[in-house]
Amino acid sequence: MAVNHVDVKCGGILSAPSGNISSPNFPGLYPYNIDCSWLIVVAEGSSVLLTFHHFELEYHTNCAYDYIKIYNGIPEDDGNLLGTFCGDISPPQFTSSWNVMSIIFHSDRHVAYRGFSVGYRKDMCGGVLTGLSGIISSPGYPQDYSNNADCSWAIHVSNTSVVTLVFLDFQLENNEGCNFDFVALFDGPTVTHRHLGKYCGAEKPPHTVTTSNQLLVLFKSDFNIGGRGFKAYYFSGECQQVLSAVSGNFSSPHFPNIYPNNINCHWTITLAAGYRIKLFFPIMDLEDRNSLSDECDYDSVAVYDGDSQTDALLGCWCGREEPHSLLSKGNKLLVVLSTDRNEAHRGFTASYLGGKYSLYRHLICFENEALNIFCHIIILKSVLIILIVCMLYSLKCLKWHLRLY
Ligand SMILES: [Ca+2]
Ligand SMILES: [Ca+2]
Ligand SMILES: [Ca+2]
Repeated sequence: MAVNHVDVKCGGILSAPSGNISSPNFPGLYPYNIDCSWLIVVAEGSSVLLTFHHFELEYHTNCAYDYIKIYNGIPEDDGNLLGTFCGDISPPQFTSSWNVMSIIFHSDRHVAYRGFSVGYRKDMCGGVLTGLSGIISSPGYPQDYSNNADCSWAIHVSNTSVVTLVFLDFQLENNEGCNFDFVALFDGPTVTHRHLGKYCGAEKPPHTVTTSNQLLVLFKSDFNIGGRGFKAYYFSGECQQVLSAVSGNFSSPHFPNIYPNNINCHWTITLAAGYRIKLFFPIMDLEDRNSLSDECDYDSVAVYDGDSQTDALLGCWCGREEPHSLLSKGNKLLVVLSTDRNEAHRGFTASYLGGKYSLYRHLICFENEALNIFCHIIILKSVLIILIVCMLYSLKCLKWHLRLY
């Protein structure tokens, strides 16, 4: 028998550095027909870590009856949604990518269970990261990190993907063996997994790619001598692709559903030397330009004529702008999608074709079969026309000569 309150007070704003949230009436059955919303706001510069202690909701394949939704920010924005959960499988630990996180709880008019209980705490460093991409940095970065720091980040992406970690800045106390201050990487969720590297000093660690869908990053400092620390980007495979086929398609993460907020995704097209790349965007639907600056300040797709963001910018688009097709100067193109903390749209789809200069310098023949056939027909046709004209001309000459005699 479920409790049936008509006016249940639930939800609220929590700003203490740690606390607990549970469904109304927990551990008794939750009421029917309720909607609760909790907003957790901790000190700027830190993040929120959620850990579920109990989870028991009515089950539905799509969680259409009773559910909780967890957001990396405010709940009004679907781009912040980290997940929707129901049934009795507890959500994993989550860390927000900034200092705001929210939980909403909904129950319908039939069937109730005991609900949930979840703890949160403010994290100065470390956490469990599940976004498609994100930034991790030493505590207080770019100011010097504290002594005796002990941070660990568990990065967990979708099952079919891998994690790439790219260091943007790195400066730690240096010593041989890196026993004082160090960053250590593991190919899995714990230190018992394969060791990918241990780094200190001022040299940036190389790009690291896991073999599984999890990466563990540890940062430790000893009792004295610090440094600026480090800043690194991580990407899940859906958000970091290297394309080397002669033609292909790609799209923003989750397309045709809305893309996540707060991501920075890279697609690099690298073809063999001698190729050039033609790129099209059949669909583009991002947040609009900033009406004050008239720039793509919020969400944007940028294309660079090479493999890095220091190469020439071919263009930057947002809203529903339709870029013309683009042609690279060389055999590489980089496409970067950046989104801000709110308002997400469907995203984009892109197609590309690699082409090589043929003997006819003005014609680029593509290795895409249909286009290649078309291309060669044009060449063949022009050769045939020239032959026929020559033949007709020679026949005419021959006739003329015969008439003379
Ligand atoms: Ca229910
Ligand atoms: Ca130290
Ligand atoms: Ca946005």
